[in-house]
Amino acid sequence: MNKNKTALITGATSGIGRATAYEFAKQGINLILCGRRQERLDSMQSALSKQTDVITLNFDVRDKVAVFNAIDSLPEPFRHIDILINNAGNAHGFDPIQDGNLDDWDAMIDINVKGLLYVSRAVIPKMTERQSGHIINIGSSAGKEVYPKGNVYCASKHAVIAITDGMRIDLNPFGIKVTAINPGLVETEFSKVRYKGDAIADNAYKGYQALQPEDIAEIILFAITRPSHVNIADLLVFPTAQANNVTVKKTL
Ligand code: NDP
Ligand code: 8X3
Repeated sequence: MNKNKTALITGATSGIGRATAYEFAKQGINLILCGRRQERLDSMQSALSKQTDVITLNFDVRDKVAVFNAIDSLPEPFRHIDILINNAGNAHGFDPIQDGNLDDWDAMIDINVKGLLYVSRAVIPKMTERQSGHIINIGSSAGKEVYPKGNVYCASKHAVIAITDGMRIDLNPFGIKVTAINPGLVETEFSKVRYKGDAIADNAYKGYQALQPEDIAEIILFAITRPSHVNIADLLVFPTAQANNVTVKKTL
């Protein structure tokens, strides 16, 4: 069903994006793996090329020229992108608004919001031309509910959900599916990035069973394998131990 389809995954070098690449490779989906860490892209390419066709693109989603150049540089077999996974993103910092670090704010708005827009703008015209495609934006439970010290990260993910809704409306005439998948706590490098290597990151996933990146990858696969008349518009997924952004039952 998915053989001969091509997916572009941003943030493929780690966590949810990486797990999605492995899941898609099992299905024979051709892969365009994006990220900034070339060594990781190379090692994934050599591992996954045994299962499917893989190409890598190294760019920073904040750099709009680099985004357009990279996507324009794709060779013919990869130019027809069926599935776009807008996943690249992170939280940077965990401060009350009055102490917020301006560089952290820039990073979150530039990567999570503007980067997602640049990549989408580069990919969507070919989807509208063909009147087909599926865009999956990785939002967050932080896009549904603001929590203490979450301020700008939560704002960036609220924006991702608003952009997803806007895409679904504007792309409706073209038959393009648009989906937001909004996870709660997933055990990835996310906390290392957010807390900048601080010891607090080591405890982020302790005392309860957090979601694993593979759990989200399986949900993404489910979303892209629905029949053509079915679109999962917006999905919120927590670990069982988590009830909302501030309620986590720790038992382990
Ligand atoms: P990771 O830190 O494990 O992965 C983040 C990925 O984003 C990396 O592959 C990284 O690649 C890429 N990335 C970051 N900045 C840039 C940039 N400027 N340009 C290009 N790529 C970039 O985190 P997750 O897998 O957890 O995060 C993936 C998505 O899931 C994010 O959008 C995050 O907000 C969201 N999310 C995460 C949750 C969690 O609890 N972990 C929960 C809800 C949502 P590289 O450094 O190689 O460029
Ligand atoms: C990541 C989940 O709770 O750290 O989006 O915001 S949380």
